[in-house]
Parts: sequence; C-alpha cells; structure tokens
Amino acid sequence: MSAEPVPVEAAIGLGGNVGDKRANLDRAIERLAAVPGVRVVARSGYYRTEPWGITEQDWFLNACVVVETTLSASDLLAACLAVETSLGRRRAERWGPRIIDLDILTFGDRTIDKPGLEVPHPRLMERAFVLAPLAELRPDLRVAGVRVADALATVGAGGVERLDWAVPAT
Ligand code: A4P
Ligand code: MG
Repeated sequence: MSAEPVPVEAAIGLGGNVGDKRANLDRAIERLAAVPGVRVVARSGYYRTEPWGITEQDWFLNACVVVETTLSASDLLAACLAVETSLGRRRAERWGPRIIDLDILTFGDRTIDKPGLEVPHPRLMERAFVLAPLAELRPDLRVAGVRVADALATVGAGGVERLDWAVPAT
C-alpha cells in the first residue's frame, strides 16, 4: 500500500485585463479549487495594477491564492493552463492582453528549472503586482532567501492599488 502524498503549499498568481476582469478572476479561482488534489487555503484581495512589460494596454486585475496540493508541479501547471483555456484564453503576444493568466509562483521550497516550468517564477521578485498580493498572504515566505515583504519594500508598491472589494471565502 502506498502512502498518501504529503500536500505541498504552492502560491499562484493570477492576472487579467480583458473582459469582465473580476468575473474572470473569480471563475479562475473557483475552477482551480475544483481540481482534484488542489485545496485553496488563502486568497488575497483584488489589486488594480498598471500594465508591466507592454505598457500600452488596459490596467490589470491581479490577485494571489495559496493552495495545498497533492499534485506534482507539472500537473499543477497543467491544471492552471486548463483553467486558462476553459475561460477562453488564446495565447498571443508575450506580456500582451489576456483574459486570465495563472502563474505558479512557488511550490513548497522547490526549485524547478525545466522547459515550460520555472519555479520560483523567474520574474516574481521584481513585480509589485505579484509581490503585493503574495505579501498579503505570506509576508514571511522566503524566495531565494529573501522575505516576500522585504522584496515588496524594495520594489515599492507604485502602480498597485488594493481595491476595497469583498473577497469571497475560500
Ligand atoms: N511557464 C514557465 N514557468 C511557469 C510558471 N512558474 N507558472 C511557462 C506558469 N507558467 C510557467 O506563459 C508561457 C509559458 O510559461 C507557459 O506555457 C508555461 O509553460 P504564457 O502565460 O503563455 O505567456 P505570458 O504570460 O505572456 O509570458 P510570461 O513571460 O509568463 O508573462 P508573465 O511573466 O506572466 O507576464 N502587468 C500587470 N500589471 N499584471 C499582470 O498580471 N502580466 C504579464 C504577463 C505582463 N504584464 C502584466 C501582467
Ligand atoms: Mg504567464
């Protein structure tokens, strides 16, 4: 008899700037929570953020969830991509407008570097739109030895505004 896999805590960043941003984000979290082997344990507020990378596009709505999962990191990524596709995402321009994007930010304390999956997310520590919602949930989490809250203080929260919208229970 094989033992049950020990759940791993992973952080997932979400963002989108096309269509009904709030509905897309809510649906993405609902669908992620419905994936067998994934339990959403914490959910951040909603953040209105200035576009990063390609600045000539609409503002983004960003948020973060913490999940406990018995899936492998690759299977969690596949689940994230399936949620994106189910919401109608079509991949086009890199950093361009999107209905919804789900990025695995951290997966336990693992470092993964393979084609199609890099964890921790390579641009995590330079982006206030990722760090602000993550710091709300896990300020003391360390990524490459640096506390998330300290990384946010370094980057600054310019262009990132937490909205006073009620956050659905997880
Ligand atoms: N991939 C590799 N590692 C990961 C990971 N840890 N999590 C691969 C998720 N995916 C990962 O992603 C391309 C491929 O990355 C995936 O198929 C997966 O195998 P994509 O979502 O198709 O492309 P992308 O998102 O356009 O590119 P990229 O580099 O992932 O963009 P980012 O870094 O996600 O940035 N501004 C604001 N304010 N808010 C935003 O949310 N988002 C972006 C996209 C740009 N500017 C933004 C925002
Ligand atoms: Mg992405």
